[in-house]
Amino acid sequence: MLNIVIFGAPGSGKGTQSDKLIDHYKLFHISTGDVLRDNIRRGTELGKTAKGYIDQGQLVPDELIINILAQVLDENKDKASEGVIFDGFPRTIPQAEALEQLLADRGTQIDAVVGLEVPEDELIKRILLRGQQSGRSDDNEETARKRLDTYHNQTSPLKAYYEKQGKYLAIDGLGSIDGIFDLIKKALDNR
Ligand code: B4P
Repeated sequence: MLNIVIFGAPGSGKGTQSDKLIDHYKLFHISTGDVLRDNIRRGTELGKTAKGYIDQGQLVPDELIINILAQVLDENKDKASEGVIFDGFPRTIPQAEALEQLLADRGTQIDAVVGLEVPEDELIKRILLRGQQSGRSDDNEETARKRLDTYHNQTSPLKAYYEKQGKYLAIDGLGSIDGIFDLIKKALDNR
């Protein structure tokens, strides 16, 4: 069993590399961003609440997102037997602590944290490019800059949190998608 967190700023390639990782290691993919966007599309109460935060470049409150994560984990026990890739979660220290507890309660733990490290100007470029293609309401320059501020203030401290646990694998996230995937595989296989 292999449980991985894929970590990085908005636009660092978490979703892109997750798609390759789930194929290669047969993992179950949980993207909190995808879960929220699906709720927005379906017009659920959760979706209505989440949209307000997402469009402002803010994080959805911890309590809400932790409950969603626990629910997704429990609903997909069978599919997650080889392990899980957590994409976009945790994004705060309380979320990381909750994840540890949720996994401990289920007799497992996080094995590695893949940190995609990408310079800020490249992040903005990628987000704006995706905005032109996907029409995601948070992929405009103003919201992207707010998302980066949110990342620096609330999410980036998790790097030190996982370094202290000896689980953080720093990956250069600049380059071709396949080249970055090779770096990730090497880091995971040689740990
Ligand atoms: P997410 O969906 O997680 O959005 P994101 O951080 O922008 O990451 P994403 O996975 O989409 O981007 P990626 O780096 O793959 O979250 C959206 C919002 O939901 C958050 O802002 C927040 O409000 C809320 N939310 C989600 N989780 C939450 C939580 N745990 N707690 C609270 N709130 C939460 O995309 C990179 C782009 O670059 C893609 O277009 C890709 O094509 C491109 N790309 C990838 N690799 C590349 C490469 N090597 N070279 C060039 N381009 C590349």
